[in-house]
Amino acid sequence: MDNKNFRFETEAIHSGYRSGEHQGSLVPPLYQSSTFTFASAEQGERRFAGQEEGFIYSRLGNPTVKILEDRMATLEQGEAALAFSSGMAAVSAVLTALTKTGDHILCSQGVYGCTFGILQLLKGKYNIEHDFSAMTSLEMLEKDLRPNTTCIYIETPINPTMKLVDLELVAHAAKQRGIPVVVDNTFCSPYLQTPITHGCDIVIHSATKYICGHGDVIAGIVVGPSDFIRRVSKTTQKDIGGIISPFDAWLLLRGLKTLPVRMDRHCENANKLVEFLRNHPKIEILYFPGNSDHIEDNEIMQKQMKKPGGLISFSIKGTKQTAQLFMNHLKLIKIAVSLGDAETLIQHPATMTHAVVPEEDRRKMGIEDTLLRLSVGLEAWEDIKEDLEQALEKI
Ligand code: LCS
Repeated sequence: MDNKNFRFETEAIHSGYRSGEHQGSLVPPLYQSSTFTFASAEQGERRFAGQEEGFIYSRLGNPTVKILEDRMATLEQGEAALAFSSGMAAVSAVLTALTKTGDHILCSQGVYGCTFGILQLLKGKYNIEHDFSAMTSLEMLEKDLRPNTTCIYIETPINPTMKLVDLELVAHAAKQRGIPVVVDNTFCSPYLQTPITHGCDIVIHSATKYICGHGDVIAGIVVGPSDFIRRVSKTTQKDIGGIISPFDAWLLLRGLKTLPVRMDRHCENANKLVEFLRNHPKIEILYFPGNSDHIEDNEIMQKQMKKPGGLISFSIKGTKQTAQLFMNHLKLIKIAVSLGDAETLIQHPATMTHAVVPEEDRRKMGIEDTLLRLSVGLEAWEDIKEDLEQALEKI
């Protein structure tokens, strides 16, 4: 059974875990231990020297965390994975591993606000530069890549504008120059998109979102080639120290079991709500990968995503105040950042997730003051629709 590759739904429940190695426990045990005892001083020496496999100290590895890492590597179809204390710990560990002073990072046309923050920090403190690119053609990529570019960093769909980046196109341009492509796959989860199968190298998740699915953990994941993962584990993870707690890893293993079922429902609800929102007279523009108004994105979606996902962004006709008024009238839908939870959440990117991005940069990314982002939950879609409907009537 161990060597057979099962389908995604099965791997999400079983991969990385063998109950026979854990007293037959059906559910992976929680190794809530900071350190591991050695049978002898010599064994401790061998483990530190890397001459013997085994756990040492939970910042360097933990059995519960390892099950999560192995499962995520399988689901993303990568060689190996590492779990972190947050999505941002994962992002910063990867970016600092791939760059040094004088290097350049080429980014998708938008990134999550705090990712923008770490890019600014790297630039100000270490002279690691970055640019944003629409990455819509090989010619554009050729023009925007520099001789000192050591990393391409993509979100697709982009938070919160939902624009898509063609992964195969970017991977093709990067391969010619040997530049690693990093994809933040938070908005899709591996159920909807596996960037490594499209030629990209490294995948990042804010596991806080769909991977967890229950709004009770902050965590991050990195998946990539074994040699890269080993390097990060021995440097920017071990020494900076943003590791996940065993309990949070245990909760993520529980959440992963239902990932396919949850994603199907998120997507089904979102599709129905898009139909309602698309023609609403108080909505200016709707941003959703399956929205046929965006023909190019639609093609990319068909190529690399199983379904359009559970996030919808839209701008309200009027001003920032109109958008805020609309939010305040919602009753079932909660005003909160984060996404991928059972509860439907709405947030105002310009003043919340992307408030740290200066106004000019925000506009370049396409984040207007009237833009709202809806993370469609698992409730009955009719109840979500009725809540949106009554709040739209009031503005
Ligand atoms: N990458 C993406 C695409 C994100 O959306 C987030 C957080 C992160 C990385 C960072 O992950 P964290 O450290 O929070 O686990 N995005 C959030 C959002 O859109 N609303 O609240 C947080």
